[in-house]
Amino acid sequence: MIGIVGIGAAGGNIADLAFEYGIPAIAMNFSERDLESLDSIEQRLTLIGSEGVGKNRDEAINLMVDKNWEMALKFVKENFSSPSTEIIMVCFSAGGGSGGGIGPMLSDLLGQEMEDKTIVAVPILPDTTEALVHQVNALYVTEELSRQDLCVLPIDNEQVKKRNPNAGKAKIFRETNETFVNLITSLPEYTDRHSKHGVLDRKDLRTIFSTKGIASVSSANITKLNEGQADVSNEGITEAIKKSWENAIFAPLEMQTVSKAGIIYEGPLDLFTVDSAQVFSSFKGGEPTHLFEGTYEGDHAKVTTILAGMPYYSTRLNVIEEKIEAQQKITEELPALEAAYESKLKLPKASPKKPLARNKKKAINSILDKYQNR
Ligand SMILES: Nc1nc2c(ncn2[C@@H]2O[C@H](COP(=O)(O)OP(=O)(O)OP(=O)(O)O)[C@@H](O)[C@H]2O)c(=O)[nH]1
Ligand SMILES: [Mg+2]
Repeated sequence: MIGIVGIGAAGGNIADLAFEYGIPAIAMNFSERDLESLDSIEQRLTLIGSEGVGKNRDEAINLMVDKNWEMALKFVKENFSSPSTEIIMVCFSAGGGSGGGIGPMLSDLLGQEMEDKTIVAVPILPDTTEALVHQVNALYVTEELSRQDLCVLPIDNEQVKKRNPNAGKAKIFRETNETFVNLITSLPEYTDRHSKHGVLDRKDLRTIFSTKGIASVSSANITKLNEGQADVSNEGITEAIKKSWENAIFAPLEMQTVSKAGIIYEGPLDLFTVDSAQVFSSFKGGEPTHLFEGTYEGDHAKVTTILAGMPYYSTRLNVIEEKIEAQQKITEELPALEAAYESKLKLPKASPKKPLARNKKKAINSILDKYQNR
């Protein structure tokens, strides 16, 4: 039901893991070497024009517009046109050149060209210690995504990092990627399961993920039941759900409004109920206008929540902006860096960019123009 398109190194890693877990997944990258390093994924597309764009988003965008967009679209259509794929998640690092350059544009093109699918963009935000170039790219990516009529599920590397401040990148990536893929695997499993007590079906899941704005998914294990320690009062369950939001791998929530949500309860029946008014009381706008609920019998009590239609992660972006501003200030105060070099020789000017070959579809042209003529 869900198909994953991975772009660049980070997107490719997630797609590769998803494929291992049995989710249909494909990967594309300028770097053939990165594609070769993936373990299991079968469908890999090498984009042409460069062996990697070294975090340079503009280069990725230009190469995509000039040489690759048609091939990339065809690749996705060939793999995901069948009706069994209903939701396409486009995963890419917001900080990378390839992922950050192509991700927003490809999501836009897919929304235009595969109207019968629900497109979800999954950008991966850099943790706050990463280099400035990643942070700047992430701001541009967020701007481009926010202008689209698109559901965005932003993974945030800072979330796992802040709980493991001394952990290396490999551990942070592994934990983040595994948590994401586990969640994405579990959702369609629920939609395919029967329950006498109400299910969250495929249509519900699609409706949630078709909502413009920010989305988040998280699971709360109501553990230690055998030890009699679980607090299954309404307050206890509400707390557990709110904790799962805070500890999610996705960008911190703004707690303003949430327009659509799903709550999936799995566990022994009649153990507790989820009081949705209480759960959503920490949002300024209160409960979502659309709430989809599923209840499934199982041994271990677990509540999974899917939230959608929330505002962009501006508190998180402020941290990035502050970091960039601080760096800009340092740069301004360094006089040596201001001295530009200009040759006394009359050097030949760079040749002007030739106009794009026109495509017959007007809508596609306008999307391509939008990214190239920013
Ligand atoms: N969660 C997660 N983040 C990753 C992973 N690999 C890289 N990143 C993050 O992605 C960013 C780097 O982007 P990459 O995906 O390596 O870049 P790219 O899209 O291949 O683009 P270029 O290499 O610049 O052409 C950094 O912010 C990393 O923290 C991964 O497997 N998982
Ligand atoms: Mg790369």
